[in-house]
Amino acid sequence: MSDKIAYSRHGDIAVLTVQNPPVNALSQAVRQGLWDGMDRAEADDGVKAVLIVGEGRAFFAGADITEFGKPPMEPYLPVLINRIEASPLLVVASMHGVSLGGGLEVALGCHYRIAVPSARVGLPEVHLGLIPGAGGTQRMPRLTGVEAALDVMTTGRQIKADEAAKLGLIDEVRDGDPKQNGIDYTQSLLDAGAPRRPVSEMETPAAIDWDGAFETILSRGRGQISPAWCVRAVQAGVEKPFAEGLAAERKIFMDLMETDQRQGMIHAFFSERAVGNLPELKGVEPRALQHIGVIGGGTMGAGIATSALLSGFQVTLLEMTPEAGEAARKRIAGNLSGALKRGKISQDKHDAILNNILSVVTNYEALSDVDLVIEAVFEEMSVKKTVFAELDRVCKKGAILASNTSYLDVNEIAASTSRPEDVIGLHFFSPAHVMKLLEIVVADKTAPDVVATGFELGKRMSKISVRAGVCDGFIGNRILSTYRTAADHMILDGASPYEIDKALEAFGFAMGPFAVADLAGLDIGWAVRKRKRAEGIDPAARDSSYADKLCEDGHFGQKTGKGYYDYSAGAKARVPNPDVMPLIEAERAQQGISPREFTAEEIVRRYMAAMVNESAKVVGEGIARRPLDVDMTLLFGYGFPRYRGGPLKWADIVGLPELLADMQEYRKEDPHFWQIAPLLEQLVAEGKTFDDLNKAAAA
Ligand code: 3H9
Repeated sequence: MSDKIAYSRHGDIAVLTVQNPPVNALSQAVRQGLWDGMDRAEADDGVKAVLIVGEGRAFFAGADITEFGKPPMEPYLPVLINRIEASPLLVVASMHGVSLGGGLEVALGCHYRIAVPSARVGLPEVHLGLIPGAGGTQRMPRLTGVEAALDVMTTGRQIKADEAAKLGLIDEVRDGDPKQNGIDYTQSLLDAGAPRRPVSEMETPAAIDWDGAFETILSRGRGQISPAWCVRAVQAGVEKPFAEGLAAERKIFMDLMETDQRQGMIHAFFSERAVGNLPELKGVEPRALQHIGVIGGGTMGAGIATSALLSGFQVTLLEMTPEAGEAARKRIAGNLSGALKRGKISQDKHDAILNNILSVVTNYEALSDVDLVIEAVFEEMSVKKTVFAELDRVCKKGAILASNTSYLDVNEIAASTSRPEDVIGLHFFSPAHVMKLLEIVVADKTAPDVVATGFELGKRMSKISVRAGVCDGFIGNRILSTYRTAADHMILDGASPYEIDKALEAFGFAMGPFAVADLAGLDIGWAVRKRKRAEGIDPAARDSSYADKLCEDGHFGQKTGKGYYDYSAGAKARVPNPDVMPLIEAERAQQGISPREFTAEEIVRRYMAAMVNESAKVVGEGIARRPLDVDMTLLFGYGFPRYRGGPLKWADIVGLPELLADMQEYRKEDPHFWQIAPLLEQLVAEGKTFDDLNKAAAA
């Protein structure tokens, strides 16, 4: 028998204990072990029941995702689950930790289910671009009804044991050791003469409006298809005999397995975990981290302070004046009351944070004891240097001095202190207590344990931390600036901001670039343009000033009620601002451009080509260590659709030779902008993909 399943006897009960750390994924060896375990129990004299229980952190985290995309190996999970369910013995699942996807499906194939109160169950396959493929879409609705089952599987959410019991998924919730609980419960079932109770033999639930549900869920998915396909699988289960419903589920599952969306989402799953796992940090101990200083209590500083407070850190926030300090405290209190309302913290914790754990101060000396300090002051080098000089003066030896700058040179900031090895960039995204991305900007002299501490901070704040090198805009804003420029060029050549936003939202972005600009504030881009013009723009670069005119008229986007769009009827009811197209048309006329039509497909192609090209430069120059670092930056900070995996995964799927050919075409019109990344040319020449680089980095 496989060493993944331990077999033991407890009176009349055979116990199959799963031992596949870290999370008991249902790998081939586990499936074989369960199969053999069932065979052995059925042949074992006197055994009347089988208990399946997991060892370690989980019952089962689901199918082994590393096997996806490879030829399936027997025994297949749906067949194994049918075999478990069909056993003449009474079969019981005892759940703890998580029972997800195939893990919950195994439990649903058992005749009874018990769980500890902390157990969580769910069918998260949609997050991998799939549907439950081992009977989940067939068995769950028989226990919960169609609507509850569709809610669980189309959202992929994890449900706590008590809710699962209410839904009918769990028969008993009991505190204690999962194995002993399971044995006691199974014994009580045997003592009571409880019958076998295969879910597949239960009555089918009532039908719903299948087409309506399919369409609603499809439109909610913003281009992602798998949630809607759950509806069709459940429909088959309601309309057909069990075996046929199961076959329909399997076919949809296998079809989805072949999709780009499945590839994109599984890339996202593993990259999300790999991104904070840097080979260079293996064995490097982070510095102690308990007390954090924040300089500046504007939206960004208050968001960073909130995030730190919610993650259990003591926070001292410095503002220039008592009035500004009070305003900062109010902002933080507002953020915390949001967390309280959403049930993220208790009233006691909320009060303790505000009354005891947060201090707002106005003198630098109060920062003498902090382990790490993050400045979030005005984006101006001279201002930053003044702040860092003060920090250098007051902070204890070994304290980490971090800047939240979004584009300034962290090397220059570091060099202005007497301790450049302690200086790092920690670039949060606004609102910092909500957005998941954290760019950890490593300057030339930053010490490895300072980098490790940055990642530790990110982990404790539940951020997705990405290592970035120093350059203008680091990873994310540098790439953003290039694809935004591509969009601006398309506007000069004939596309409207509204066509561009529409095309990119249809591609799957949460918002198009012009809607994003309105949200962020058009004054930000205006300030960047002014800075760049002051630094001197290359005469070969195309430039435009129509957006400046909007700003000069006081239109900064959502915050002033008008930008590219008019928000008089609310942020969601945006309509094009009628002042914008005349400004664009005037600019085109002035530059002597005859506008042409752009299809949605061409808009996406050019925009994405610009994004991929800059991303390849960022990787080629070592600003991002791996392509997956770029993918996670765009996914978690820039609204890139998760089901496409990230720009470089998307590029691999579309094909690098095709993308290169597009860029070579575009280069003929504008050789200055379309300077092709050497890394992209190299990969195409070698017949490789970006993912090959990810794999090489992991090896
Ligand atoms: C499915 O079941 C399909 C079926 O319906 C039909 C089949 C026919 N496989 O996240 P963590 C690894 S689809 C392989 O850091 P946590 C993970 O990569 C599946 N590996 O810990 C990591 O590895 P490393 C449906 C897996 O405590 C390590 O375990 N199930 C799997 O924050 C620790 O993970 C899901 O979608 C897996 N299934 O969270 C569940 N799961 O250490 C996906 C984890 O090398 N998993 N690993 O980086 C999760 O949601 C979380 O991992 C979990 C633990 C909540 C379990």
